[in-house]
Amino acid sequence: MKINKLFKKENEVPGAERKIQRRTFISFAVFSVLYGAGYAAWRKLYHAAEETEGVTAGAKAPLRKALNANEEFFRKGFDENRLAKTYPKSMAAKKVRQNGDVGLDTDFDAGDWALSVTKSKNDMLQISLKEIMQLPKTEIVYDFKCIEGWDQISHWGGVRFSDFMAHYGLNKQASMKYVGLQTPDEEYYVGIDMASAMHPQTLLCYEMNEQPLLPEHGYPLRLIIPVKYGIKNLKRIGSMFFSNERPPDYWAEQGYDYYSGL
Ligand SMILES: Nc1nc2c(c(=O)[nH]1)N[C@H]1C(S)=C(S)[C@@H](COP(=O)(O)O)O[C@H]1N2
Ligand SMILES: [Mo]
Repeated sequence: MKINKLFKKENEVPGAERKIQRRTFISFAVFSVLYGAGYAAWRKLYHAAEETEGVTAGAKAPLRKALNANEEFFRKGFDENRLAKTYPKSMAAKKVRQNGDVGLDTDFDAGDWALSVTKSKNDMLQISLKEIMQLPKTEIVYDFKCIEGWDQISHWGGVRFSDFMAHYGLNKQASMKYVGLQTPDEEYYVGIDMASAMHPQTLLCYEMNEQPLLPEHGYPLRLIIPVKYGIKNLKRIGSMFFSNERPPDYWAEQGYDYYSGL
């Protein structure tokens, strides 16, 4: 009893100091819990799966949720009958802006060129420009938009992607989720969701202002896809293939939105 009393006395802390001690303890506990939660969240993100392996700049899937939700939203709202606004030919720029020359090496020999289409693993089509030009021609004058912030009304001509697919009997391929296109040297490449590729205004284009495409605009054949930003409008198509996975995409690999819809 006596000892106990003594002990208590010695350990007795004045009221204010005890309060400080308690607060210190609470602060420390709160800090520890928050720190632990932060660390756990970081670890989870660090170990999270990559968004489409190798396709989207190694970004972790949870960080792409907002973009993917946007994509979902826009895909649901995608209406193949909703057309990009078109303009009279007279409004088309005579001096068309040129932007981006990845995959447009100058020592390219257009004489050798043919479009390669991989129907399946061992089934390839080689299609000449002449054959493509024999298909029904569609023209469009619309406002081309680059993600960098400029736009320009321009005039293009070529074959509708959907007409091309129908002509070559690529129905099975058209039922796949994506088409991948690349330049002959494979330096520039894009992946396009099939609904956008099959949109009635999407063209495999060989003319600008009623003249053959200039080299810097993608001669002999380029993609014109008004439902997408400029980055998806691949110039100088060398080959294409079909896939249910997202094909590699040059700008998506740098962190840009894969869908890039308008
Ligand atoms: N092969 C290839 N295609 C490309 C690019 C590129 O760098 N290389 N740039 C893209 C971008 S960002 C834009 S805005 C358009 C520009 O097309 P234009 O030069 O005909 O105006 O091409 C797209 N297609
Ligand atoms: Mo662009």
